[in-house]
Amino acid sequence: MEKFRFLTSGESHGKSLTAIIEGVPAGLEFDIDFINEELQRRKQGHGRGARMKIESDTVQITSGVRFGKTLGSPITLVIENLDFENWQKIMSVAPENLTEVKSFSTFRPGHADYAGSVKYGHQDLRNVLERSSARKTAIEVAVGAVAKMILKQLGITGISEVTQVGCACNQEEFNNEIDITKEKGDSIGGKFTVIYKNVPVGLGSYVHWDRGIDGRLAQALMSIPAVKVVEIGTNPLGFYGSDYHDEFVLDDEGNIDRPTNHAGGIEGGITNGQDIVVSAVMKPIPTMKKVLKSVDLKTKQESVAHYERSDVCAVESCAVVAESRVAWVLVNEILLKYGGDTMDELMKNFKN
Ligand code: EPS
Repeated sequence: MEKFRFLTSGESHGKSLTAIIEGVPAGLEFDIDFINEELQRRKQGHGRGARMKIESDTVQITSGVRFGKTLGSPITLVIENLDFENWQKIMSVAPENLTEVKSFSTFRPGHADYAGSVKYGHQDLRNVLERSSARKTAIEVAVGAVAKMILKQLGITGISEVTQVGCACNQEEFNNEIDITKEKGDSIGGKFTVIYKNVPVGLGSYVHWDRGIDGRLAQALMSIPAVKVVEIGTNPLGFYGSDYHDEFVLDDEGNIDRPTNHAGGIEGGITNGQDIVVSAVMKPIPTMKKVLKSVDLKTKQESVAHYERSDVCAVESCAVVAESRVAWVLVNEILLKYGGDTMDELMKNFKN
């Protein structure tokens, strides 16, 4: 059951990235500048590759918005890949006899190359790389920015923070850790936390396996390229139940209060009114200068993994991507619970 639904398309070095969102209520004040600010946040971070200097990552809206407000019709968002200018022939839609240019056949361990080539029958691993690349997260962040616009109207706000890069847990050491990694020709991952405030009680459900909001958040975060671990709230490993579970007390005005939030704002697959706290671990990016053993798909000989321009570390960007994904999960649940064809209707239902 999806109320905020969308499809995205686009290859990393293709002409553009596109998304069509359906389900945004009519009358939402549409802030293109905000989408572009979010796109700039995704580009940033120490350790990002040269591609980020090429791309402007600005969005064009080609449907669903008129005179600054949503119409209730599908919204189309487009981000032009400026690097496409250098790839026009390589990414040609029409048949071209250029298959050797930028093609490669040695699998990068940790990337989609091997499994993707077997699944889709590609001999040129470029055909796998182009869509499996994290480049597509740009348009996903644009979709997330639209979700955030709806949340903002309801007073719900999200932030993220990188908490670990490699072995460094202290923010002052992050850049140094990344610089050392770069010198070695290696790559490095890390951990981040996303927090959403003012989320109402009652999003998601325990009544069926696919309705738990924790499961939906886990799917949304786990499917970010390179994410291998998702935690909701405090990792419970090693805790006694009496230390882990968030006790109920009454505050001075007699309202129910929870002095702790180890559950990360979700109990029984339902939001409980506390902050939503979700963390994820990103593995080191698989494309790196440091040589990894591999096999050549064409020669069937042992070889070394393909290398091309990449990021040394993208944990900061990944956190922004995760913020967006949490936003679209929350908006979907809000539209399911409160409904509304217009923003006025949604806000009235939400208040009630
Ligand atoms: C990315 C764009 C890509 C990569 C990166 C993410 O651009 P290019 O391949 O032209 O350098 O920099 O993707 C990966 C590292 C990956 O392994 O998928 C972006 O826009 O975020």
